[in-house]
Amino acid sequence: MLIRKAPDVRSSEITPKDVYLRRREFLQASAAAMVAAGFGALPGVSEAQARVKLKGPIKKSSFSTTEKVNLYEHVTSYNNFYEFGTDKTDPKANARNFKTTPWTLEVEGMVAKPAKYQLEDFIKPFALEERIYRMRCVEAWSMVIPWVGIPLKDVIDKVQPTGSAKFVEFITLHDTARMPYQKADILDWPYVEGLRLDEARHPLSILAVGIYDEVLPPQNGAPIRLVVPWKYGFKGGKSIAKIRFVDKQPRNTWQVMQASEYGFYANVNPQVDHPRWSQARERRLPDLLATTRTQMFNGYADQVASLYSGMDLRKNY
Ligand SMILES: Nc1nc2c(c(=O)[nH]1)N[C@H]1C(S)=C(S)[C@@H](COP(=O)(O)O)O[C@H]1N2
Ligand SMILES: [Mo]
Repeated sequence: MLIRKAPDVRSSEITPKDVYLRRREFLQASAAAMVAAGFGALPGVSEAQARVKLKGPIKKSSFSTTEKVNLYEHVTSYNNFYEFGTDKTDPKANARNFKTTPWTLEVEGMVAKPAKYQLEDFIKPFALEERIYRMRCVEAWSMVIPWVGIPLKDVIDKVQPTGSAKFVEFITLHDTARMPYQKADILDWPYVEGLRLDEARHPLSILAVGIYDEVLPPQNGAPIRLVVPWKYGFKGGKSIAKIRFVDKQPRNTWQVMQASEYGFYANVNPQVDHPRWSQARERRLPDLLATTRTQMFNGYADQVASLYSGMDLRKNY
């Protein structure tokens, strides 16, 4: 049986200390314990992943940036997806056999039409759009990604939240058999993200099902994930199994882990530093240095700043 070697634990300035320590404990587990926990069954990394064209038509969107798009290789080999490991290269290796069909998407909470949808039925009524967005991780790297998805607003209009709904939660699949690192105490599983309802209804917010006109690869959040381009990457919950409408501001996973460093709003803001590093610049992959100046709301200020008028964005980080 192939025993997957624990990745090197690099000392890191960017991982919150408690997460880092727990991750170390986890990685120090013996190889035997890893195999017992099911990690030994992970396949080798060398086999190529199948790439599948999306069934069209895919409409081009006027919301797309004209900046240079990243290579498929960058977008699919350098990921954050802790359900499949904590190093950037882990998700591609560990998620490659992640099964996404059938996939149930549950819509619940304060909504006129709660339902358990099969993903194909859920997606069918909507027109697919290509949205080329700048994406900015809180860890100060960035990419330009050609997403394919559906406007979140159209979904919300279809399921009809009630008048009391003020926020929407996006809840990742919780299945330790399919998401191996959910067996480890790394994050408070399942991963949860949330938006205010008006943010969710903003025309830039989408649910993505593809990249480069192809089916979303597992490491990028297959089969469906949230994309909110004016916010730090952690807002974009992957592999969503539940969408819940609520009246109170949800506690998103990274805020639960380290509230002083990760807020609910997570709007890209070069003027508000992360407690442990500056947010003024970013490293546009594959650059090695952070030479690109980070823009307010990741460059989407003209479209989204009005959502936050009158709010103190230093307090609401
Ligand atoms: N379920 C889940 N969603 C997640 C994460 C995660 O660990 N688990 N990481 C987030 C972070 S920190 C980032 S930067 C983006 C990365 O998305 P990408 O790999 O498609 O670039 O996914 C976000 N969504
Ligand atoms: Mo991130």
